[in-house]
Amino acid sequence: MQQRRKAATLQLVRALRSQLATTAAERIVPPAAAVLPSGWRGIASAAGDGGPAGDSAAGPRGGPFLTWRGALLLAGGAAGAALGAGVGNTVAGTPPPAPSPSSDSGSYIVSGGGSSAPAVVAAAPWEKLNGGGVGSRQQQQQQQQASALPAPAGGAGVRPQAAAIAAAAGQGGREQAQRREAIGQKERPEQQPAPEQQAALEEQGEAEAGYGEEAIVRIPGEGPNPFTHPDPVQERDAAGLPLLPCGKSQAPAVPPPTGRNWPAHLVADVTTITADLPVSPLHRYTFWTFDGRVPGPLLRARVGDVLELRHTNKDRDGVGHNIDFHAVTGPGGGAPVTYAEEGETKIATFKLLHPGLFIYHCAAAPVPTHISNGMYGLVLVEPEGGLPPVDKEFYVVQSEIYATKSTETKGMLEYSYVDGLDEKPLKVVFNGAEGALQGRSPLVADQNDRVRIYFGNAGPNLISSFHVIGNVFDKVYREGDLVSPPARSIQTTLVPAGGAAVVEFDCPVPGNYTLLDHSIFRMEKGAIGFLKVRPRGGDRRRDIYDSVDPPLPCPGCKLHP
Ligand SMILES: [Cu+2]
Repeated sequence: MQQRRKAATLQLVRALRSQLATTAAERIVPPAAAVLPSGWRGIASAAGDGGPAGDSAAGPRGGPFLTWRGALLLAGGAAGAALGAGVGNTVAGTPPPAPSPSSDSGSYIVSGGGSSAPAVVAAAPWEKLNGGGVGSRQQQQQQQQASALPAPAGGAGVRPQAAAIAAAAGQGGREQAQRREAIGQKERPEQQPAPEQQAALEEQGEAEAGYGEEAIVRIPGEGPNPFTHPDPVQERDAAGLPLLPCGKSQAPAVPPPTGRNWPAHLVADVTTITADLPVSPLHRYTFWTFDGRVPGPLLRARVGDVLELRHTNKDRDGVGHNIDFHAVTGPGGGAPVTYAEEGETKIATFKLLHPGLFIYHCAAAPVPTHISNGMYGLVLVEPEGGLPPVDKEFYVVQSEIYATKSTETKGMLEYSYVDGLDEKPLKVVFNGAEGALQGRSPLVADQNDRVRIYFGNAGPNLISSFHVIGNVFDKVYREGDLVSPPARSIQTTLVPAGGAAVVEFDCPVPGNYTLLDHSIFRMEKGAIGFLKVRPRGGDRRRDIYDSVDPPLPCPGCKLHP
């Protein structure tokens, strides 16, 4: 049924695209992109490849034609407005000039390198692209105006900065798009839709065929594709599902993608144990933990998998614990069937019906105390087809510490139930401690990496306003929703207590970036961490970020060290 719907949609889309291509070809002069400066052609190319975000969802690739989507982007402000460029005469190898006050800001006019006739590349509003038409009286006037303008010769009428931005932004976007496309081509399994099909479906808003079809398969080796064919000699459970260890990691690491499009029976051992751990540079705290760390491990599975949870309680104080998985369908999220007293092991199995990023936490009474003491983590349930490939993935959980200084042991903090009731935390932290993502242990990425953060909020009380200073979330899978199309270009995203979000962004400019809860006083309580983007290739991208004087941190600054 689903296949038939996809096929019908494809047929409709192809017809529409064919019509669009014809219409666009009449209005967009074919060689136009070929005579654009390389940077601008890059923008067009990136747009055809799914936009500057570098989605590998694609339109036509590699051809000399400027796609209508690329044309729109080129003219529609993402390039023009951001780059401070407007209408004018452009020759190959040079960026477009600054806006002409007398001209229509909706069009870019590009003169053919060796041709005397300028070509209208695109008009900003859709109506112009669709109906304004090349050869209209207005555009003929524009062409004449453009022809009359002096050649920009590296800067006549062009702000050098804007010119550099235009060139480099396009090239950078193209490089990233090509890199991701290369990865996608290398790793895309045979049964996945072709890029053209994928693009067509996504353009039609065919959500079910959109996100998730771009599979990640990173399992190397020869023989049958493990993505599509489980090992025939693999040990199986009673239902015939292959038995595999569940992907598991300690923060801020993330397990590798499952690399499967078939369900498996995953086994995860989790041990509850008490541990005295640093909670700030000055204090330690007696945490109740899963596997000895705060947060507990990130478990990675795939929708349709069966998760076999083996919970062993080794709490030295004899406190009973369990696990409530928000990913689990059934009473208590599994808490009643995973409850273990000291020395016990409880085993339960859960079929993961829903993809997404989910919190788990101990739900033994009193629940707020168990969560406050560090008993939480995340489960990532990949959608069918996996997640789009990125360069770096990180695991971060925010939480609050309700505590007072110990009167008995110097340097220790003691839990305060009253402060929890009053919702007055002493600390608000990432990954269990103030400073966990600072000093010698920041998150580390490399220039031009695409970064994905699996961000959870264990609470137990506060809502997080998660933000990264110096970047914009290109994609936000709000509240851990991996089914719906992600939100785009988000500055700050709300993450409720007991919730999660997945954010993605690119890192073209090297330097230090700050993760924080933008309820900004909480930075003084520890809700701050750093992402260090190491330079790569020597280009510091001054076209994007530049200054006359060298950067100086403000005195006492905690945000921009
Ligand atoms: Cu517990």
